[in-house]
Amino acid sequence: MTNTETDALLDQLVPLLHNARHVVVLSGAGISAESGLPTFRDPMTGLWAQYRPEELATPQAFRQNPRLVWDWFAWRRELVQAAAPNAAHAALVALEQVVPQVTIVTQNVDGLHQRAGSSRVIELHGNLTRFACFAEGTPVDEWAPTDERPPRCPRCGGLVRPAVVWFGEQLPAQALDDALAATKDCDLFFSIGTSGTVEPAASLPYRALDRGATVVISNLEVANRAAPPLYYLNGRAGEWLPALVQRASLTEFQP
Ligand code: BV8
Repeated sequence: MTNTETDALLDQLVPLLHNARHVVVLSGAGISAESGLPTFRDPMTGLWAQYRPEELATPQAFRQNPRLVWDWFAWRRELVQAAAPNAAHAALVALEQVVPQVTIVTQNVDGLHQRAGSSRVIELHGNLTRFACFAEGTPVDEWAPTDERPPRCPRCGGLVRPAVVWFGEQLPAQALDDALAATKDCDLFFSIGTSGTVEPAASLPYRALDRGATVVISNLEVANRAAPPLYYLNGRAGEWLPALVQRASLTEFQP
């Protein structure tokens, strides 16, 4: 459970939830860590131990060694398919009963927020269970059975790739527009389970702050601190988030 320091912080956040009209949650790999999915900061294991994600998640890496990148994503896809949403994902679904509008802006490509049942999820970096043609950039839903890795686009014969945004690639314009609009409109913004190292997602909490929202930044690195309108909460999302949403659900709104 959460320690007293975290408890005190949660007590300060409950009324903020009660007063919120629109909550935006920016999530990163940390929110899926308790589903057993490795984060980018975790050292890679096995075959992948010799690589850094930044080296593999690029179009250059795919051009240079398409089979290696394809196999890395196939390994991650298996982990995702074997994983289940955790208590943090479920708490964000329950939050929809406490706050009129909840928008999840996720950097994750695992689809766990959707599987948990969140109503509005914006995938800034795509989804590794979807595919596209590397040559055309268009979606590829199926291809003829083959032992080739990666398979070939049925339309043009180009290489099939995971439909994720690699480093050096533009984010999907609609997703970024929607994320920016939600960030501008929200009155309470949570950044959960992200090291805040990747742009342009990393700037969203500060854009919310600039627009007058209250911002809560939580991961395992920050030190607990309440400096309204900015709060830092150190803790596992699967622990503090259900505790927060439960407190907000059990206590009546105090106008
Ligand atoms: C772009 C999909 C225009 C693929 C990903 C400015 C300066 C320098 C470089 C740039 C810049 N602006 C843009 C760039 C380039 C680059 C970038 O930001 N580079 C970084 C490394 C500096 N950005 C881009 O290329 C973006 N495109 O900007 O287009 C452009 C183009 C070219 C040049 C300039 C501009 C595209 C970025 C998208 C990359 N794709 N994912 C895939 O998944 O393989 S990013 C990928 O890494 C993730 O999606 C995620 O976004 C990021 C990892 O970050 P986190 O999610 O935060 O995960 P991390 O492991 O780092 O941290 C985990 C956190 O969880 C930790 O804090 C930990 O404490 C915490 N945690 C752990 N357990 C728990 C927990 N928290 C709570 N509970 C727990 N249990």
